[in-house]
Amino acid sequence: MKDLLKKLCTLLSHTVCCLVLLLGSSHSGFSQETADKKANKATRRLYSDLHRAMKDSLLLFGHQDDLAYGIGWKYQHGQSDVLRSAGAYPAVFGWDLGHLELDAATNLDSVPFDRMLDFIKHVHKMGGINTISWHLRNPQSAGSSWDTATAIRHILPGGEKHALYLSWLDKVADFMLSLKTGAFGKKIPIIFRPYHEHTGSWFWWGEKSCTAQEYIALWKLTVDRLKARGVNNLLYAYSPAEFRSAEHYLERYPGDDYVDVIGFDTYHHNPQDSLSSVWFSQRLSSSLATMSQISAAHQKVMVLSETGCEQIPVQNWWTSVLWNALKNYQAAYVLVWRNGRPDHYYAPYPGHASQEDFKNFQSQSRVLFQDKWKALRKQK
Ligand code: BMA
Repeated sequence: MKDLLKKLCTLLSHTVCCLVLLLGSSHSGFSQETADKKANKATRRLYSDLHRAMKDSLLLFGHQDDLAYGIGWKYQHGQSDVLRSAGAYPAVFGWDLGHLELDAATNLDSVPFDRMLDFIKHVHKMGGINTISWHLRNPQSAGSSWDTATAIRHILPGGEKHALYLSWLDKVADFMLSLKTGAFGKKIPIIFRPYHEHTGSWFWWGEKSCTAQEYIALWKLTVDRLKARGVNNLLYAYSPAEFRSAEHYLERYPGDDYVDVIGFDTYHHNPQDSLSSVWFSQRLSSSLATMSQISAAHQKVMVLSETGCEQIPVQNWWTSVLWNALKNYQAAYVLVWRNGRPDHYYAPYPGHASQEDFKNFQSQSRVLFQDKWKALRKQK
């Protein structure tokens, strides 16, 4: 009897152990709890999709403002330079809320907010992923994001611009809450990426304009306020610019409870210098290697949140520079910046010299544009 009881106890504790393991882990071995414990179902699904992409070594391709404008066109329904040059839409679409805080009708790059809303809904219907950054004005000086005048200490609690900042956050909350879809008005999940490139010194939230404590306090205030306003459709993405080490990367990290996705922004500069391609690809590799360690240690989805080579003058840039580095790592997506002007674009358009190589990149079995991503999600 005693033996039987003992056996039963062992069996029970084993079952409990297995259950705990099953519940606590995912197919990727990562805990998949979102930073917002009240995140809605679609947001939790997006998080698990991103984990899944990472685990399966899939790389989603993304482009900023893809549906809004491109080289030689603006606001033409269904148009996209990525679609025109590769035959498929990106899987990830980036948008920016800069100037929403001013109650402006258009963002800092002239995208009307009402159109942005429609684009975001359209992307969601296509099974794509939306990510939003925010190049907001300097609340202290009223200058642009690039006005590095001290601001953060003035907008934290007790500061003279605290109330103003909260009113700006309320506008962001209203926007996020308005992103609804379907008959039941379910909120569309968004990867929100505020205060990016903070290891640089070009924005007012940059490394030289505030202390680590101030940056972290700003991040927490922002997330807490949005959550308090009932926004439960956001994954939060932390994305510095270049960094020297894991310690540097994590210096202003607000904590695992405040971040879902970790990324970084890095650009290929001076492409006319033939050595720059090798140099950039190597630097990208070494940053991705550090990121992989951080991703494993903090159990966060890792991405290349912004990159590109302006005008892409290197014909085989997509495979020999970008993919050459990314293929060795498990980043869930890479997003290239906007096709803003004939001298400022990061994705090819039809007839561009890098178009063939872009298609080669697209045809890699691990690289997914919207068509393949949608088909894959349907299977699950
Ligand atoms: C920069 C440039 C600017 C733009 C800003 C915010 O990289 O593209 O023209 O205003 O991003 O999107």
